[in-house]
Amino acid sequence: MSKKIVTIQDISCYGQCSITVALPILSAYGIETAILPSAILSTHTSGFKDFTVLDLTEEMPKIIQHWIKENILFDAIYTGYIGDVRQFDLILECKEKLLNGTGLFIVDPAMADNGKLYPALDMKIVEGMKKIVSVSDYCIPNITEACLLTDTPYKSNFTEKEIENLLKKLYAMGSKHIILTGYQVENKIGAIAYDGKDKIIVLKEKQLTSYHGTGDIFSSVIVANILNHKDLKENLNDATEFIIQCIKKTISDSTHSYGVKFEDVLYGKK
Ligand code: PXL
Repeated sequence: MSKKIVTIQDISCYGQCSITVALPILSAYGIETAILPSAILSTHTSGFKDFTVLDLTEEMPKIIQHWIKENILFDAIYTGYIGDVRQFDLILECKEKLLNGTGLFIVDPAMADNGKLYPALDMKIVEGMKKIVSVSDYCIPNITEACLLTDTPYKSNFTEKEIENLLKKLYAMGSKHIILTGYQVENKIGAIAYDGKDKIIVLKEKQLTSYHGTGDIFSSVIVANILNHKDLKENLNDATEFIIQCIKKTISDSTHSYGVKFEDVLYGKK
């Protein structure tokens, strides 16, 4: 039987991130995907000025209550960018009431990159993310987010030992599996998975250009593969390779800097 997930994040109407990438990717991997939008924005908030925001905090409880009344249950909840602190308690209510007995609670604490919080967010969001990360089955932070979650000062180059400490601190917060992205060693970049015991590391050639939205694409592939019971090492490999292919597709188009052209990669076109 196919799996059913709900993803809770914003709709950035233009810009290839959050729900506009999670929904097509999860669907293409065969997963029935419901959405609980946290806000509607004209674009994402990095690199566009004067974006519009419609906060949906008032609407979310009505959607949740309707689903509870309809006895709708999910195999997983997958959260991403959250723009309003009031939504963290709603997310915990979803975890309590909308997951089936074996359902997974997966958190991408999408709130920062390159040492900085995203423009529209503040430290209250970090505190809210800590709350949901601490009860997650999987948590998928980049290095900046891992630093914010663990009150570790950010720097661009961490030693292997320091990365290990970061993973241990995240695990000590309560998440059962950490998948840390943006791990760099010399000219390679990739991800590390840690479950309190074992570490799985996947590193690939670092691409020269980075793009917005790749974190959301990476997490969506990881989540899809988790639900499809793919081996974790293969999963990290798949998701990392997926991003490399997306960047390669996008690099020759100088007008396309707001996200990556993931569509051809998703549908296996060369
Ligand atoms: O890609 C993460 C993301 C999601 N949603 C919104 C964003 C960002 C990053 O800036 O602004 C609205």
